[in-house]
Amino acid sequence: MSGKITLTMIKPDAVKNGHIGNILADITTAGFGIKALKLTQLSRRDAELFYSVHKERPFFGELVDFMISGPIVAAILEKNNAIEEFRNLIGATNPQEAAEGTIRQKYAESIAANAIHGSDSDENAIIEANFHFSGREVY
Ligand code: YYY
Ligand code: MG
Repeated sequence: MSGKITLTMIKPDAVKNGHIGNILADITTAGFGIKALKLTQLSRRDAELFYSVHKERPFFGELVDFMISGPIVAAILEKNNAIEEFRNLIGATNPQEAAEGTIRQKYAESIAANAIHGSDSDENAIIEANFHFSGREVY
């Protein structure tokens, strides 16, 4: 059964470029509810832990350096079939391959600085939500 939540991060490039408001507007216009939301900054250890599944990949060092280069906005989002619906809204990992109108197509700079994260499974959405938020931060 498909779950109702996903975890997103508006990444340092999109925060720096002033896109927080437009991206949150796209997310709510697409019918996602916000269950938790904060501006925060990852430590190197946080970023290494969050992306530990990618630790053997050649881009891991660059990914961690980028994710700690400035503040991010983390949020728990709610919608039926949240994982798939949100991946459709953000578009392909490489913004040059992201469909017209997707968040990455509109706001990303490059495959590394690609504006936004979306969980890839129901199981990871819960792990990632617990990574960023404590119980009383979640509505
Ligand atoms: O889930 P998604 O963010 O679309 O892509 P992942 O394959 O999970 O990779 C995580 C993150 O790593 C991606 O958003 C940008 C970065 N990355 C990269 O810099 N270069 C790649 N070739 C692949 C991914
Ligand atoms: Mg991923």
